[in-house]
Amino acid sequence: MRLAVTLAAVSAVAAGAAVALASGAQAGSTLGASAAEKGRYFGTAVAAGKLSNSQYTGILDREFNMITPENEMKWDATEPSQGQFRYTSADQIVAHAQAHGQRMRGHALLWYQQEPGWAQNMSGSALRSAMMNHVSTVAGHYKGKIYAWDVVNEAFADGNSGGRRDSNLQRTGNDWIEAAFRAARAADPGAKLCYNDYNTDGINAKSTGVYNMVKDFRSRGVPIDCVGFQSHLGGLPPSDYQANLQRFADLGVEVQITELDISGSNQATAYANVVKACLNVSRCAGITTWGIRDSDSWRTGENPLLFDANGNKKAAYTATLNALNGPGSTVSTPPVSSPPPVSSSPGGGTGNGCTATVSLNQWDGGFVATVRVTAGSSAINSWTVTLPVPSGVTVTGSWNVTRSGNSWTNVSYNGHVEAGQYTEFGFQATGTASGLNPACSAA
Ligand code: G2I
Repeated sequence: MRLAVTLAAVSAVAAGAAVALASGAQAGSTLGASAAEKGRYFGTAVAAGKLSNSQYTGILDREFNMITPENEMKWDATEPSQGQFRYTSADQIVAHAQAHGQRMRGHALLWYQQEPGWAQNMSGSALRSAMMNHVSTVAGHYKGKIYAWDVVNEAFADGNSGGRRDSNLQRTGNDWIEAAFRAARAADPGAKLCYNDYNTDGINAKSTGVYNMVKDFRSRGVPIDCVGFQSHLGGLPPSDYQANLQRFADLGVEVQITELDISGSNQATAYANVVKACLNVSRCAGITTWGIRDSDSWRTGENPLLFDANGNKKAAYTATLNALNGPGSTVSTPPVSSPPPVSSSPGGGTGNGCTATVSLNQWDGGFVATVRVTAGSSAINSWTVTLPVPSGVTVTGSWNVTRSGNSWTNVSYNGHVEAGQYTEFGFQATGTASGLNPACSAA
């Protein structure tokens, strides 16, 4: 019986390979596809005003499968007057991402910079309640559409203190960060919630301050799922870059490289080293560069990105792609164990050449399902998971997959899975998940 299944899978693989070659789909030929093969994403910061530029969107949609709005989700952009919310530019970016199968990182709910003028003039309990209203309203507006939110950005001081940065936000009380995370979780239970900062890329006083906060949050059940390392670098990453990522990962949170750009003559090597460090840390979920072309960078004149001003691939691009295609952990990031409300109810189904299992993050009224597709003893080139949606359940969004009724099929960059390796897709839904029984078939 087992032999028959294996033989059927092998012949199906051969047919699938011919299709892949005929369509010209090349595994590992773009940043996004190569990262996906390692269970990671590769993203970029996007400016809404550039979405009408076809050179810009051409590169964006070819290479990147995660998008962070560079400025459009910041406080000054989304709540220019108190209580009046404006989402036009940010919604444009989200619509672009949804139309092109890209996921979103939200950036940033609370940051001492880019506060609207009205908030800069506030303090104390009035400011605290304005902050929480902002977090709840913006995270609520984007509920179900954000992979991960930078809930709080750059709250720690530079230098050797290891403590918080002074700001009007901080002066509302030291618990403002955990209050923000709790408000964000309540508003969008399906989003991963991150703390994001710079100069935390190696082991130093500032990163240790953040580390101690995350450890404290995890021990007390404050809902934090991920830490963002901006990685605005001026050459090679610090020698303890990977060790720093690993110590955070060991706290049970996902780590993400969130704003990568690198100046200097050893740029290509530096990019490759960052990629290798991420691939060596199984909970490193992905990498985002802070812009596409050098001309898009906030670091004017430093040319710190992967494409030149004409949209050509630089040596740093090739080094990045090669590193993504090189050795490194090929497993997806293990599920992050979050504080409640989280539950997991694995179900599974083995089929022709692959196995599918589901894990759930259920809350009152909705859930996120993560479906893992694991190849059998042969590599597969495409897969379909048959997964009927229970009655009363409405799917509100999905990622890394194309859905047609009960059939969930791979997209271009995640059809190929090596023998014994896996890829994941997911969806968010309203209702209660029960009796989700996936069946997998592959070619
Ligand atoms: O400063 C670099 C990054 C550090 N970490 C947080 C990121 O959010 C930050 O990004 C930069 C953007 O790349 C800039 O584009 O944040 C700056 C401040 O929000 C952004 O600059 C702003 C200018 O200050 C505004 O004057 C301008 O209107 O960009 C705006 C849009 O071009």
